[in-house]
Amino acid sequence: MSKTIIISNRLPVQLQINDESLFAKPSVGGLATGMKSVHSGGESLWIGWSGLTDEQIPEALVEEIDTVLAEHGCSKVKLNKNDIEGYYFGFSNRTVWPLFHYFLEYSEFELGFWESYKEVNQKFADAILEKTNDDDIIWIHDYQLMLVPKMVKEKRPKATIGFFLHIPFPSYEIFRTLPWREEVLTGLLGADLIGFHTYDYERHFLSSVRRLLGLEVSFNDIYLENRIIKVDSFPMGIDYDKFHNAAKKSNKLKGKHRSDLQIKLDEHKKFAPDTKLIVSIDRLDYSKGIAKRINAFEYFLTKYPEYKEKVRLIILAVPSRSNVPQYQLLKREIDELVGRINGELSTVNWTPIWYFYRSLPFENLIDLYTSSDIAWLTPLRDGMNLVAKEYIATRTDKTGVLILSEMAGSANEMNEALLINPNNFEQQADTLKQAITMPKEEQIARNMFLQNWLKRYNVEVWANEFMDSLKAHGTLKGAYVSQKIDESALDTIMRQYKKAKNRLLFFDYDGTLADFHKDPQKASPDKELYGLLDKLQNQKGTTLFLISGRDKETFARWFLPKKYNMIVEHGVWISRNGEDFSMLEQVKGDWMKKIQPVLESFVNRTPGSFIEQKNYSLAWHYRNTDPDFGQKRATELNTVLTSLIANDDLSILNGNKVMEVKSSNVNKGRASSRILGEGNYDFIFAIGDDWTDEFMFEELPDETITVKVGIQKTQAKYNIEGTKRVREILKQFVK
Ligand code: GDG
Repeated sequence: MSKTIIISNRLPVQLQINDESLFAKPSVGGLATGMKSVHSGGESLWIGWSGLTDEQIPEALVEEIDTVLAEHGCSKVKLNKNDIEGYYFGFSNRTVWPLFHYFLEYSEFELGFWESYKEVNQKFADAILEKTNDDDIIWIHDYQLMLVPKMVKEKRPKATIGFFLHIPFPSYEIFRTLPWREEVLTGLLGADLIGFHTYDYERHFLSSVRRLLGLEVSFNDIYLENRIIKVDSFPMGIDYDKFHNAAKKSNKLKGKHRSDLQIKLDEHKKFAPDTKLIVSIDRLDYSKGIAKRINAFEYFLTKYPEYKEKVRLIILAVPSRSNVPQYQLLKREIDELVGRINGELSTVNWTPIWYFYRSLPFENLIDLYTSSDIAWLTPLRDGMNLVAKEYIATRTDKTGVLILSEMAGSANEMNEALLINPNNFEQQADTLKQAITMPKEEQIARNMFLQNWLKRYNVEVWANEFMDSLKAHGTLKGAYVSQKIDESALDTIMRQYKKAKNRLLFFDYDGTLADFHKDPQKASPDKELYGLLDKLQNQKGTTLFLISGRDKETFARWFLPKKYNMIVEHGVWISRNGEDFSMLEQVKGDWMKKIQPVLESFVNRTPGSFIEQKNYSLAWHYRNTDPDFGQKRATELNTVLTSLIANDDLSILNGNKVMEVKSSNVNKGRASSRILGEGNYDFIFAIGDDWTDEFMFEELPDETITVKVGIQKTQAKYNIEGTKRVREILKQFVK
C-alpha cells in the first residue's frame, strides 16, 4: 500500500532533554496543523531534522529518540553542528533567504555553504530513499531542500514527488545572480508537481526555467525529457476554526481567568478608552520591514500630531536565526529605534511603542489579536504572511482593520484589507488615519468577506488541494508521454500502412493540414494539399475523412467539389462522396454533479471567480480575477474538463471571460468511432493538434495510430512538430 511521506527541514515535534530524559512536544505551527489531514494514520511518515545536532544528543538517548519520534509518525535525519552551520545558517539563510526576498546585497555566495547544502540535501534524500517504495507519494517542503526532488527522482523514477516553496520565488533577474542557479532549478524539477503561494512566484519560476534551462514550457507544464512537470499556485490558508474558536473562548473568560497580558490590555483600554491599539507580529527578520514600520509610525505621529496619546503600537518580534550576523544587526537597530522614539515622544501617561522581543504562548497571541483595533503588517517581501489571516480570523464581532503590505503573498487574496506599499510613508500615515477613523459598518463589511474566504480556503483545503493535484498528476504521468515521430517510427508506420488492405484516415484541418491564420477564412487549402488529398482519395483501400470543428459552409466551399468525406462542427454534420451535409448527431444533463466540484475547486484557487448554474449548463466566470491569472486558470480548466468529459456527451465553450460546459452529445471521438463501426479496417490513423482531437485519440481503439501535432499533453501515441512534417507523412502515404 502506498504511503504519504512529508519532508521538511524541521519535524513537527520539538524534542527536549530534561534531566537526561527525552520529551517530544507537537509543534503548533501552521504547517504542522495544515498537514494534519495528510499526516495521520499509520500510512504516513514525516522525515526531518529533530532540532538537536549529533553533538547535542547524549549517547544514551540515541535509540530512544527514534522510538519517541516514531510515536509521532516521524523519522529523523541525522545532522551535525557543521551541517547546521553550512546548510541551514549558511546556504539556506545567508544565500537563498535574502536572495529570494530580493535582498541581493545580503546574499552571500560562499562555495562552502553550497557544498554543505548539497551534502545535507543528499542526507535528506538518502533518508527518504531508505524509508520509501516506488508507489509512495512524497511531499517535500521549502527552500532548505530544493535539491532533494532530483536526488530522489534519479534513484526512484516511479515515485510521485511534490514540492512546495513557502517563500517567494524571485524574478529571473534576481534568480540569475545565483552561481548555482541551474543546479537549483534542475533539483526542483525532480518533482512532478511544484507549488507556490501565488501566481507571480509561479510565473517567475517558469520564466527562469525557460530562460536558464531552455526547456519547453506550455502554460504551467514543463517538458523535461520524457516527463511533464506541473507547476501551480496553492495559496496557503490557516486553521481558521482554531483561531476563531480560541478568540471566542478568550473573549468569554472573566476576572482571574484572563491572562496577565489580557489584564494589562484591559487596563489600558479602561484607562484610555478612545486610544487605538495597533499590533504587529513577525519573526525578527529584515524581510518583515519592522524597522521601516517603526519609522513610518514616527512619521505618522509627526504628520498627524493629534493622535499622540491616542494610539499605541505593540510590536511582537519573535527571535529568529540569531546566529546570522544580519539578524543581530537588525535586532540592535530595532532596539535603538524603539528606545529613541519612546524616549523622545513618551509622556507621563503614554508610551507610543510597546515592544516585546520574545515568543509568546498561543493564548497571548490570541489576546493581542483580539484586543487590537488595527493589525499593521508591512513586510518588504513575504511568501504569504499568515499573521494577516490569523488576525482576521480572531475578530469574532467582525470589527478591526487590517493594513497589509502589497508585498505579502496574502495581499493577493485579501483585497478588502487596506493595502499599502511599505516604502511609502505618506501613504502609510494616511492609511493609519483611515484605519483609526474607519466606521464600524465598513470594518464589518470588509471583514465579513475576508472571513468567508479564510474559512472556506483553510489550511486543510490547501493541503488537500495540493495532494489531490499531486495524486492526479501521478496517475496521468504515463498517459501524457507521447513518442516523437522520427525516421524509425515513420518506418514502422509505413510498413503497417503498405501491408494494410482497408485503411481509415482521420485528418483534422487547422493546425494539422494547414497553418493557422489570423483570419480563419484565409487558411484555405493550397495546391499541394489538394494534390495530396486527391491522391489519397483515389488510393485503393483507403477511406479518408477530414474531421474538423469548422462550420459546414466553409468546408462545403473548399472540399465538397472534391468529394472528400467530411465531418464538421465537431461531429454534428457529415458529408460523403460530395453529397450534401446531413446530421450525424441529435443533441442531451445528469453530468452536472460531476462537473460542479471541479468548477468549485477552481473557484477556491482563483480569487474573484464564481460559478453560474443554468438549466442545461454550468458557467465559470473569471472577469473579476487578475487578468493574466484568470486566463491561465481558464486554460487549465479547459484541459481538466477536456480530459474529464472525454467520455461524456459534453462540450466546453470558451466565451469572453467565461467558460461554459454544455450538454451536447457531440465530439470528434464519437463521430470517428461511428465511422469506424461501419467497416472492417486493418489500419486506423488519426491526427490532430488541439484538445478537440483528444476525443479521437481516446475513443478510437488501441491499435489506432494516433498523432498529436505539437508536444503538449496528449493521449496520442505519437507527436510530430508541425504542419510541414505532417505533409511529409502524407507524401509517404501516397508514394
Ligand atoms: C514562512 C514564510 C509564509 C508568531 N509569533 C508567535 C507565533 N507566531 C506564529 C504566527 C504565524 C507564524 O508564527 C508566522 O507565520 P508567517 O506566515 O507570518 O511568517 P514566516 O514565519 O516567515 O513563515 C511566510 C509561511 O512560511 C507559510 O508558508 O506565510 O511568508 O516566510 O502562524 O501565528 N506563535 C506563537 N507565539 C508567538 O509569539 N505561539
